Amino acid sequence: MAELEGLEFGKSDFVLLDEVNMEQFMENLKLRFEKARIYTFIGEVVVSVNPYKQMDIYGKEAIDAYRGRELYENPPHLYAVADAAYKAMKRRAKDTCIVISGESGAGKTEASKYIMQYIAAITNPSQRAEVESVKNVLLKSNCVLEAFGNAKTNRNDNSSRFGKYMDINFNFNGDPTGGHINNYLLEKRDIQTCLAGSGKEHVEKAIFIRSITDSSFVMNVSTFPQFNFCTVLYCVCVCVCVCVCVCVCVCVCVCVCVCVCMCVCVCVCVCVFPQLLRGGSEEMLGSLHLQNDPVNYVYTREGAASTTSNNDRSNHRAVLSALQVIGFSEEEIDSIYRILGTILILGNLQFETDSESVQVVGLEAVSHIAGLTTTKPDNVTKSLLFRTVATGGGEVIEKGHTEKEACFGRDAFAKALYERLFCWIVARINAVIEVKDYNPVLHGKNTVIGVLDIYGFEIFENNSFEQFCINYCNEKLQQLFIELILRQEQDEYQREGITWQHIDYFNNQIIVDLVEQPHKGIISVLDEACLTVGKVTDTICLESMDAKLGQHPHYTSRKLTPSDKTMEFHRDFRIRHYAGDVTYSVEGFLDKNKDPLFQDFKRLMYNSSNPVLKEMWPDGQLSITEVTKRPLTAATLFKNSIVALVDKLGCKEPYYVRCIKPNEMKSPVLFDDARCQHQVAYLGLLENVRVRRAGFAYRQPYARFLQRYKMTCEYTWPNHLMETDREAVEAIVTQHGFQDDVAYGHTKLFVRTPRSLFTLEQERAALIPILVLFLQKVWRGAL
Ligand code: AOV
Ligand code: MG
Repeated sequence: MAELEGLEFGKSDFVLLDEVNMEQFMENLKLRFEKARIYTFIGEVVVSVNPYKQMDIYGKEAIDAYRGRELYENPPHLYAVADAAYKAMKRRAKDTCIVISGESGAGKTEASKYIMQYIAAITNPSQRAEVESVKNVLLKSNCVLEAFGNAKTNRNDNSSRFGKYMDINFNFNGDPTGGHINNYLLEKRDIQTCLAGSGKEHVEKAIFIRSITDSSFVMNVSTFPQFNFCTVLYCVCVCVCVCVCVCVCVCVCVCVCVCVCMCVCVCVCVCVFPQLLRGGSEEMLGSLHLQNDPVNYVYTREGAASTTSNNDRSNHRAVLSALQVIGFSEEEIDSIYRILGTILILGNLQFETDSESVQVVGLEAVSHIAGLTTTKPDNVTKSLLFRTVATGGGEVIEKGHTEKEACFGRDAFAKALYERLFCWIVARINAVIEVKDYNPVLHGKNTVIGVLDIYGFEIFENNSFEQFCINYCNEKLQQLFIELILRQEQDEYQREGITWQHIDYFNNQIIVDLVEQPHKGIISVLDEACLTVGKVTDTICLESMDAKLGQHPHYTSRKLTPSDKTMEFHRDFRIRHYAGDVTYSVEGFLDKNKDPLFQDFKRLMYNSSNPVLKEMWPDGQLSITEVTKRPLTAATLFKNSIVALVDKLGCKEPYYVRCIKPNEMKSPVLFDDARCQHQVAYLGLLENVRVRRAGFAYRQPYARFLQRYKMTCEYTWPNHLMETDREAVEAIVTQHGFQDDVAYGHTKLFVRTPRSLFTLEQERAALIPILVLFLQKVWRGAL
């Protein structure tokens, strides 16, 4: 908590504020942002404000300054928290995790990359080749996962459309030995209707792009003007300010340009497609039967308009090289790009109804798809036009699609191809980095640091199933934060008999329950509707939610409060989340929650002669009668994975980075007070400061404290003669003169400021070499 930067930069730890209130908190946060001090502590938590510009604070010098130092010895930084997690893991053999949270575009992914780089830089000082190779793969995996899992959105140019939790394993030396990535990909099941005909086709395809990229806000026609209006207004305001200082005419032009840019950047496309189309060599594109411009493909056309082509070539090369470094074979890399090619060609495929049967328009595309997937063209055509169904009597028949069903099947197939490819890539990276041949007896305890970078809280004009899942995930993480930082802290003081004034905070468990409670929660209602035989529509499902949840204080539906004109009568429901109210359109919820992929496509892929494809589709070997009738729904699968994640995090020692987005304009100079204050409020940062201020930075059971520091006190070294460990600890504390800085619990010593412990650590570190020398002499018989 040292004031290392001078007061002109504000308080480096919010705990040092004169008074803990929102006004002072915001004043300090803003001052530090303006002075390019983007990090501030709350004890061990780092609050980070996205600078939206490159900062010269991550180089080798900074790494050296933070390496092995205590948190409070340096100004606040991600490196300080990374080092604290690393030290706890190394010194105390504790599994730790760093949870990075904040809304979309707040800087979570950038933070996670700096943390990974720091850990890579401070480990393996002896440069052992096998450790270097593990580190290299861990770092390179980022490049690949970003290309396949990130997309440009209107909130973030490089938005993570998947959640990533990476465990890094360490040996007793503290060097990385491997790792494991868990990806939290949303089940993306968007398209149920594909309307033939040019006019509506455009809208449907735009929706599909959003589904394939996991980005749920390609604006549909109805919301577009509203968005434009807000954005234009914002742009105009910013531009007008600039105009005052410079030339009015020039600025009007700039203003118009900015507005135009903002209007088009609502469309999205996952990074790897434009990278391939704009950056792939002619030879590569030729072999994939692709043309070199994203506008040629229905799935990338919308997104292509909003992405620039400057870096596509170099990014494409970087991804290829990363795949090679990680250890993907040439055949595997070839298969990855063949699948991407298949998806793009599938997207352009059209159907027509010829007398009474449906046909594929243009058989060349079918033969390209067959070539790329190493399947037979006839089988591809058949899967696109027919589905196998089991009748009630157990008979298996083939049923021809309508044109609409064929479009639906095609898009569901393309999405599934992409999802499975992504999951396969993650599994393949995991196979490379997983710890092999680890023998705990030989190598000591294998410890772990987990780094979590997941999609942030999202509120768009149009919020759908994806936002519902993302925001539920953020509720769960907030709950973990409350659980660990706020509640457990207070519970422990109470348990240990430490005098303590309770601090109130909003516990969002009530919202978590609203979503996930068995039999009553939203997910349960959704699942029930999905599993009901017969025609259950989104509206019927909404009615059922209204009936079950209408009384819940965090749930509202327009039907229940008809006066609320901001919601649609039949289609919307609203959740009052910890981070704000979000209105969800229930349209498409049921379809997205079910698995819409026909078994015929799975079988087609399983029967491919390409072993990579076959591996991705093991369920293709099931016959239609074996396919389970009641698979887990998307929402339940997602819930299960998030519950498992929270359990995993819960048993590690957590470190937090709380990211704040300073403005919506991606500007390095704009600090939007209202927006920032809103984030500070919902992240519970003020409560965090209060708990921290009133509390104790460190605590340790008496026996452990004694064991570590007994050498620093004449009454306890080598053994104490007191009745209890607690008395011995008191002797150490008194000898070092920080008795006013501690409290004695029933089983633990609580230390208020880290400085006291730091003195002890320093003394211990100075004594160890003397002790070692002494013991060596004893062994040699010199004494
Ligand atoms: P996110 O991970 O929190 O959003 P990112 O980490 O992708 O947000 O950050 C968004 C953008 O902000 C980056 O592309 C950078 O341009 C800029 N940025 C963030 N942190 C820094 C930093 N420390 N230094 C410089 N620029 C930064 V999302 O993935 O959308 O929830 O799903
Ligand atoms: Mg991200």
